[in-house]
Amino acid sequence: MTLPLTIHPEIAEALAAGQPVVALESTIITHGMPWPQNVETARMVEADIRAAGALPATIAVMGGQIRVGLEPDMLDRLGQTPGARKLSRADLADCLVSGETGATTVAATMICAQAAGIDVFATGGIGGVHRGAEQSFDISADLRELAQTAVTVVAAGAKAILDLPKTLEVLETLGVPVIAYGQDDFPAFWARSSGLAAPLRADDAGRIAATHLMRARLGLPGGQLVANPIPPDAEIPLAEIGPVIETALAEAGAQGIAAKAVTPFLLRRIFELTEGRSLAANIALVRNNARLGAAIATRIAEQRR
Ligand code: PSU
Repeated sequence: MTLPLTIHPEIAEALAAGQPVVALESTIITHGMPWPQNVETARMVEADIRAAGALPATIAVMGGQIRVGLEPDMLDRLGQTPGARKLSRADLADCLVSGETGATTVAATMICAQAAGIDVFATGGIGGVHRGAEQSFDISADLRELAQTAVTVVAAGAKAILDLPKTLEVLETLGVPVIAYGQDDFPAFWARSSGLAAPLRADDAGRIAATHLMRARLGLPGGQLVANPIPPDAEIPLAEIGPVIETALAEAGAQGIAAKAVTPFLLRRIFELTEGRSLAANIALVRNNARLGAAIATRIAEQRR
């Protein structure tokens, strides 16, 4: 029985030659952004990684296979498949067996990246501890995945729709290194700072690559979370985005939105309430993370030689 894993030949060749590859997720395409900006962004992010000297590997589940690297027509189709499943660790196998189309979240993308031999993955923001988790117990499976799958994840921190202090606490409990890039504060997705200090800081990609490799030498399971602040010109400060988030959260509560539907609902409402500004910010931060991901993957490849 072999793994149902189809790696694009260009990516397979690069991996075999020890060249840098950056994994990308697909939930951001199907559930995180509206069409057509979702597909346009996915393409720009892939181009950004190529321009930085690495290969992009967008991951999704299609036709009973984990696809690592999508052809342009596959990306198009995925971006227009409203019924695509949102896959995490718990439902990846079920989707592969059913043959349905599934988009991978941070957790599922980490699992697939590791299976393909990819060290670095760039996304927008990880899932975390939802506000009111003391009542709802809603904690994203992304956090546990970071504790057990050895992939370095570049994100703009965690979305400010979450309870960020509790998210940092859980990451600490799980032993996940949280490394702020170029600043002391943990970033809050649309905003450069959450007002909370990150446990670790790195000012260059080489340092992050070195700790990735050192963790492997130590035999530590799990990955690193690199928290890369949104570029200053695209930032929406907390004072501005905060009230919008409160409104969206109140609506989600009133409508009984729960579980997997919460994050997509909030992202869509915040997009509507900011008249698209949150989406422009989201696009800018994902591209910024892709460039840093490419730099880290490049340094890892160099340091392995
Ligand atoms: N980053 C974005 N937009 C997104 C996501 C990340 O810019 O939509 C997705 C990721 O796939 C992440 C998911 O795993 O949001 C978190 O969902 P949840 O809170 O249900 O675990």
